[in-house]
Order: sequence, then C-alpha cells, then structure tokens
Amino acid sequence: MTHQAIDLLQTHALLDSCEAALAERFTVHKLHEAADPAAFLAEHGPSIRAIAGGAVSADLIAQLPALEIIANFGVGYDSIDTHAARAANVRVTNTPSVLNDAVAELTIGLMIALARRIPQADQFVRQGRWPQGGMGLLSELTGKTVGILGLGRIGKEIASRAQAMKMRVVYYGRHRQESEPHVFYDNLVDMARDSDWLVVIAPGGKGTERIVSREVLEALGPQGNLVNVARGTLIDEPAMLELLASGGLGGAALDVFENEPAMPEAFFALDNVVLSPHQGSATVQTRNAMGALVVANLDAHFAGEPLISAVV
Ligand code: 8YV
Repeated sequence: MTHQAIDLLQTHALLDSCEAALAERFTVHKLHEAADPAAFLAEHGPSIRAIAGGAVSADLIAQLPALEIIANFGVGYDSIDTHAARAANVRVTNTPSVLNDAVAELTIGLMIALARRIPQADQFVRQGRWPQGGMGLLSELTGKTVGILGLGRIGKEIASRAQAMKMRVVYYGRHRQESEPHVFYDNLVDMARDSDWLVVIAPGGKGTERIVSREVLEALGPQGNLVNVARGTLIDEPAMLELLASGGLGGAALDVFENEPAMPEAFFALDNVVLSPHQGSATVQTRNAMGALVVANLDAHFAGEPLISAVV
C-alpha cells in the first residue's frame, strides 16, 4: 500500500517498525522534532490528511483543515479531543485487544511484587542485610478478593489470571455484564470495602477523573492494596499519598501517575509501594502489534475500507 502523496503528521516518536511502515506509505512530518512548532504547522498544516500518534488537542485539529483521520498509538485515547474530532468530521482509531495480555501480565506481576515486596527483597539481599535476619512475613494473593474497576477487554484478562491465583473476582463498572460470572457492584465504595485488592483498569478522561476518591481509598483501608494500570487521573493521588504514608491504605502498585513522567517526591520515601514507569504494553511483541494496527487503520481509511478499530 503506497500513499506517498498523502501528508501525515506524527505527533510523537513511535517505535522503529511503525515509523518505517509510515515512511513507506506517507510523506511524514514530525511535529515533535520541529524547532518551531507554530511555523511548522503554518507551513505543513493545510496539507495534513492524517495523524499518527496521540496528544491531539482541539487547537491542533483546528490548524489542520484537511485532516481526515487520527490513528492513536494506544488503546486509551484520552489525549485526543474526540469532541473536536467528531465536530470536524475526523475519524479516530485506537489499538485495542493486542495489548490485553501484556497489560494483564504486568498487573499480576505488580500484585505479587507488592504482596511479597519483591523489589524491596532484592534491595534487602543486595544491601547485605540478610545475615542479620530475614525480611519478615508478608501476605499472599490466594484466597483474597480482587475488585476490578473496569471489566473491559483488559479487565477480563486480569480477572482470569487473578482466578488462576485462586482469588475471588468482583467488579465495578457502568453496567452489570450478564455474561460475567463475577459479583457486580454498582457502588465503588462498597466494592472497595469488600475487596482486599482494587485493580484500576478503566479508561481515563473526564468521565473517570479521580473516581478512586479518598472515600474509596479509605474503604479499601489499612489492609487493602491498590493497583493502577490505567491512567493516573483516575485516582486522587494526593489523598492516596497521604493515606499510604499514614497507614490508612495498605499499599499501592502503580504503573501510571497523574503527571507522569514527573513524580511527586513523596512516592520515593514510601516502602509500601511498587513503582513502574508506564510499562503495561511495553513488550516488543505487543508494541509491534500496536504499531501494525495504527498502520492498518490508516491503510483501511485511505483504501476506502471500513476502519479496523474506530472510536470516532
Ligand atoms: C501507551 C497505553 O499508549 O494503550 C494505552 O492506552 O497507555 C499505552 O499502551 C503506550 O505507552 C504508548 O505511548
């Protein structure tokens, strides 16, 4: 498939295989490499028909009068102003499904890492502290209840892996899913109160901002553990930090943060957290599949075929 005559705007760096496939097909303009983005957009904006990548504001869309499609690299598209896209008759695609397994694996990994303090144990051994006595006894996942906030495609993969860990799965979401065997809660505070673990895997964006409120965190409580593999915006981060420091919340394993990659210093003093730099989908296999889906959606659009994974 060759669309050489079509101008495409890349908004951030993408993995090599994806950039190569785009360069084969399109005339690529890299906004993130422009010394003067305003001048760059004034020059190239009028001819841009496609965007590959996220971080697309209403303001950017307004500067691209010929824009037809935004192909986001990621399942979450909260960095794209979908209202502005819809109003401008611009299609938006994402990369669902191909990352479910990678994110679900990391989720279980983070849970075990937190329950058994694996990063801390590694430090303990490296620092030569073992001969002075063991680390002490911790808790296990077996027999515990995990409440999943967002039983979507990834949430279901987490649920089946949690069951393999002999955990009881319950969930909270906008609707009960009749085909799911797990107990449904229509109140997040109630679910948090009844859960040993709360796993956050719902979309980011306006509808879910700080949905994991102080009240939810307090309901999870001193013995409760929180895992976030979705977006930092879903959690009241200052309240979480305060509760983790005071013992009001047992622990947290976090792959995402409110202002990542900037991190509040307060995290680094906590021993009851496991921190990860937004690695949910970060495997070679999965990122290649995500890149291929970005390109496949663009190919479909410019061939006049139905989009593979459209969200707008
Ligand atoms: C990122 C993600 O997109 O898919 C998502 O929503 O959060 C990740 O896969 C990835 O970090 C690429 O920027």
